[in-house]
Amino acid sequence: MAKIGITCYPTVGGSGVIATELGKLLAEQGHEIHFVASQVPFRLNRVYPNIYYHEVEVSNYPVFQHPPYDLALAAKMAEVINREELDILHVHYAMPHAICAILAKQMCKRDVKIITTLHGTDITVLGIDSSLKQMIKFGIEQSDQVTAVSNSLVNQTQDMLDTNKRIEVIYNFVDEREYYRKSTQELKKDYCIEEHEKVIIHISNFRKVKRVPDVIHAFSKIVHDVPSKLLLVGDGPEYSDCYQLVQELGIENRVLFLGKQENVSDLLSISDLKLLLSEKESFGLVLLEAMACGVPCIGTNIGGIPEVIDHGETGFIVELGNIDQIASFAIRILTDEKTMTDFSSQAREVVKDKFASSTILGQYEELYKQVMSDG
Ligand code: GMT
Repeated sequence: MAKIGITCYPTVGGSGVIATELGKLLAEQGHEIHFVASQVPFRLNRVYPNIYYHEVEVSNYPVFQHPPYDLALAAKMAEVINREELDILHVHYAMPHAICAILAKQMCKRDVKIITTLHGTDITVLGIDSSLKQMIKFGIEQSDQVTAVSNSLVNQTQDMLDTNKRIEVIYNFVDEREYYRKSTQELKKDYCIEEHEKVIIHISNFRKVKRVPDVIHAFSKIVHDVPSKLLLVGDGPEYSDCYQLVQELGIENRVLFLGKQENVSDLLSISDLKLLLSEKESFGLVLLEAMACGVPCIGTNIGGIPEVIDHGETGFIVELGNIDQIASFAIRILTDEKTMTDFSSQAREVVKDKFASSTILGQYEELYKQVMSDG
């Protein structure tokens, strides 16, 4: 059994979820898990034996123009590595977490192994900034092992940073005990959705890259042919523009803005179709959550999305911004009973086969074993 430190952005979507769920599964296997973060990760919502939380306190002394999160994190990591005698520090995001881990290791002079998992945004957004590029490259190359959540992200990282560092693909996963199709038909009534109406869902942090207006435009075509409602779940910078667009298109009585929601699996369980039409997406964890609940998905031919959706099997892959194509595939799924039931059961099968939490957990444990035996 290993003593593993985990650092993630505790409030950031998919990466925070994966880091926390992985920590929980590892703890269930008997590993000792130490979260080092600035807040309790939001999925760590009860007491778990074998899991410890070490808070990074960022002091804001008047001499600092900006509170030094990175240095406070490195100092806390070093303290925890020494005191808890960690074997491994597994950080999510190269920037700044891998850099902090390297600094912490140098400070404490213990041979802790550093594993960095790339989730996308640090490469596809930060990697474009040339002043940060060299630092991200340094963080990746100095890590003992690096993983990424899709083949697409591996290729993009190696190209963008011009590095030959080996990066292993370990896909994301969902906790099958939480994500399965539940009988929540009452919920449909609660939201005043008629029984015969189909439910289309989009979940994101409403950043520009998520292209939520494309979801709304596609829906305004779909609703023309199929009696349906659109659930928009999440919140973020584009939220009010989306609200305005819905008014302009005159579909306000068909779109439900639900904001941030905790029990997303309940909402997925009343949904018939999931749309993720992003222009950047290294994986699309929300797709996997939908598939686990038997919801067919339509996603763009971008990043890791085609590694999650099997075109014509569990949903459809569409070209970015092609509203007509999105609407026509959606109408096919929503109106053809056989396509719907086939895609729904195939989606659940793919989650069990390709993305099973036990398989992914095993891949991380194997990596930990390897890195610890590397001397
Ligand atoms: O998508 C976001 O804006 C959040 C971001 C994150 O850091 O949580 O998501 C990234 O990591 C997720 C977990 O691996 C992936 O499912 C998302 O595709 C990825 N987002 C992007 O690549 C834009």
